[in-house]
Amino acid sequence: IQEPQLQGQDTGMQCEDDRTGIGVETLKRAFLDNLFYVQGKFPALATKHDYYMALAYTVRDRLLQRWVNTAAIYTQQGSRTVAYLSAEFLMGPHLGNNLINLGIYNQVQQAMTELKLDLKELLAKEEEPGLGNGGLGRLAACYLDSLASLEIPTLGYGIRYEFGIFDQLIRNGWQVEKTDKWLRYGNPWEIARPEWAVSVKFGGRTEAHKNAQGRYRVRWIPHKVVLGIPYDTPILGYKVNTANTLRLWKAEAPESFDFEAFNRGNYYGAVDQKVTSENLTKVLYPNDETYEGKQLRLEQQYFFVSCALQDMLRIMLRQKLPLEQFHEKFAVQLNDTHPAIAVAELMRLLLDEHDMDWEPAWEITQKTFGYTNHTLLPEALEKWSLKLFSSLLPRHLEIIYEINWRFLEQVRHKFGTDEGRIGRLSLIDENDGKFVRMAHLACVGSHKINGVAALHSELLQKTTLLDFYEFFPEKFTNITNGVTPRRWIVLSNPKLTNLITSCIGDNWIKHLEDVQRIETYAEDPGFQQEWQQIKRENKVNVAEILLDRTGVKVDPDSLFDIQVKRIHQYKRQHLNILHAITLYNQIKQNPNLDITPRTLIFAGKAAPGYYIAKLIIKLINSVAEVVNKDPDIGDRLKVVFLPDYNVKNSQPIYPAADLSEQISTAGKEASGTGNMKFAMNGALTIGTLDGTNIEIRNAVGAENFFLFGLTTEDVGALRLTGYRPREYYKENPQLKQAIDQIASGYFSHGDRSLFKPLVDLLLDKDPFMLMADYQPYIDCQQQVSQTYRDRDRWLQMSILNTARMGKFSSDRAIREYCQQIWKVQPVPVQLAAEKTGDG
Ligand code: HBZ
Repeated sequence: IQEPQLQGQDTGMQCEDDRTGIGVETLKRAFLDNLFYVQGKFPALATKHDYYMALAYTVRDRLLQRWVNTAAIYTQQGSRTVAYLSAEFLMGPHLGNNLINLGIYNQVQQAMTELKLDLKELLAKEEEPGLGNGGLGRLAACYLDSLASLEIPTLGYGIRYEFGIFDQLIRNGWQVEKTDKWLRYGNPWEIARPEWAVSVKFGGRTEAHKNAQGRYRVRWIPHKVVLGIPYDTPILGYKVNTANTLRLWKAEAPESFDFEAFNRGNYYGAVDQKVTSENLTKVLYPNDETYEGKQLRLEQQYFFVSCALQDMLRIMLRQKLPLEQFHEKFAVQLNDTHPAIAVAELMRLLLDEHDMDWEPAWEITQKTFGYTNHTLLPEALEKWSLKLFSSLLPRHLEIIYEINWRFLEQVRHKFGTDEGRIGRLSLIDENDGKFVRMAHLACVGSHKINGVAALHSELLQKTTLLDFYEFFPEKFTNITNGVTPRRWIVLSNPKLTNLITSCIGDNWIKHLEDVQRIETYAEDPGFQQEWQQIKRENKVNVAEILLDRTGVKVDPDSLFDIQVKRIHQYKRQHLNILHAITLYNQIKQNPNLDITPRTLIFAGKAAPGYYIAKLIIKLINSVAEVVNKDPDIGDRLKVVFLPDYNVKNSQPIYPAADLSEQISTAGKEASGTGNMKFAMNGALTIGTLDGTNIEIRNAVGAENFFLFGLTTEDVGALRLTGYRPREYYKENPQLKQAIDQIASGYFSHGDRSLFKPLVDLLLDKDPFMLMADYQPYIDCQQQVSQTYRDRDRWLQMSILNTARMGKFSSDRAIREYCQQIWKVQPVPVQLAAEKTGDG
């Protein structure tokens, strides 16, 4: 261990504090100090993981200074605050992102190099918190980054799942799930705050009583109580001092021992309640876009929502704010319907626990909430059976009945007794059994309802939420999704970042519209050359990863054609694989065919219970096996499935893509956000007119986008006139050959039964219309191959894609939420040192 160096040399200050200084010498000293005093190691005994932890604590110290100051200023000023309620936050690794946002990436890299360590290796040691499934959870993470970067006071509220999204292994081509033990080696980014624990009730019954004024009130006598313990993680903005909080709740038993049971000699019974309470936050449900009516899931939703709202009430009381001002203090956003029970819970807290009357409580509630819808798929809409709901949340059901009764009275008032309409609007679905409709609760209880792309918002108003749109059109709006350029360009693609910054400065990182300024270089040969060189280096990097993880060797000079996202029928990974088979057959039929060499890369998890999605993974791997080892094919076509897609594994992927596959059936993908990450990194998109593809195409120019396929209207019309998928198969020899090969066992060692369910589904029902879109897709891919051969044209298109993606920064999206929905202003944070100038 070196002697502490008292003279800070790097920042010009007299002496840099070991916990806050950012000079290279200070960072080295602080790092070795943390290795010794936090990890209890000296270099000779330290593992890579010890070094990672020491660095994480070094960075955390620098965050804490900003975090504490931010909290102090928010408290002092009683700032209006956004509360983002989400069952998922897919944060990705924290270390790299914090280095970028602190602006100390280069210093830390140098400090590590001087200590003979490789920063990249240490970054790779971080276990990512996989507390989400996909787009929805990752959107929440991008939004927290932008909220902090825009200096908006924010609390993210969610669940601290002990096990996040499963790790995916591929065994014999099949997906195998492995428990994600992300907390195994500790989490240096969180701080537990047991002093702010809250109690959450479940089950039991309600009874009436009179309050001090002799008015009737309701008391809830629960069957069990669970403790919620908050764990806080700082969320630092980019080059600002704002550090907001992500507050995730863990469930614990109120008493770790049931002493009565213990004294009766029932040791196991004594720990039983502890075990069942803690089950609540054990595991993330791994389904995206399908709803499963499981009791534990409803318990999770209610648990974190109740914790969050009680926490907000505690903050109000501490700041001595009257509860009548709840909606002025907090703007609460519901990330889909998973937290929609918040509408009933806030009512319950105000009515039953704070003795408020219905009308003011309801006005506060409606002014508090906004609701973001993320899907039109009917199978994803949450509805809870009355039986389950009433046994778990008896008081909430009473409140929901009352909300519904009053709401339907208003509907009758506006539209008269139109029983059809009333049945469609009711919070209770009585069509086939009785259910509480969570989207309806969210709509009625919110002042704003938004979709996540222009098309999606339009379809919401025309279809899924049409009756609500007719009843309160003023509530509806669109906010097109965005992603953070800090993680998805600066951290993921440092080389491109440097090139852009060397041309136009670094203002674009905070204001992505500025990246437009590289347009002038789109046809500059020198710039194009550098652009191409960077893409190639990024592809070499991914080629190494593929070789390491799958054993497949790919040619970095081939066209990298990439589809990475959850595996879902509507996303149509199987359409992509039909193209792979078609290319394979073309080469086999004409071994000298001069085609543009391609590498098809897939990655993504399937929900463990989604049989067809798992079969699609098996099909991709089966086709890969045949294609990759066929000597006739050589380097002209490779198919690779990269296992265990997550935030960490995805970061090198976007920068290495030539072609981004966004091929969902029109009208099914609410927005998509991977499409944005690819285009920002200079990939061209092949896509349908779905979700944000439409807006990306408008932004980058139709001539810089490969469009194909049915439109939403076409899909609807075709469905109405009677869609016959088998006709396409019969009439198209290439398509027929591909399907027949799958059916005949060509890709499954002669096993004809393996893919039969998939083949039958495509030929008989084809719910996502692959057969209709097949030929247009193949033709469009042919155009892609042609264009790729015109190097200059391709590079120009690639540069223009990056240049014109400014709109898709999550900063723009968050500004729109702030103006249209939350009505909240930035609160800049100054550090004490900056204010006094005395260090
Ligand atoms: O939300 C996705 C949409 O499919 C995608 O189009 C959009 O870009 C993104 C952000 O708005 N939806 C999800 O990711 N949904 C889920 O992950 C999900 C998770 C649990 C559920 C239901 C859906 O119970």
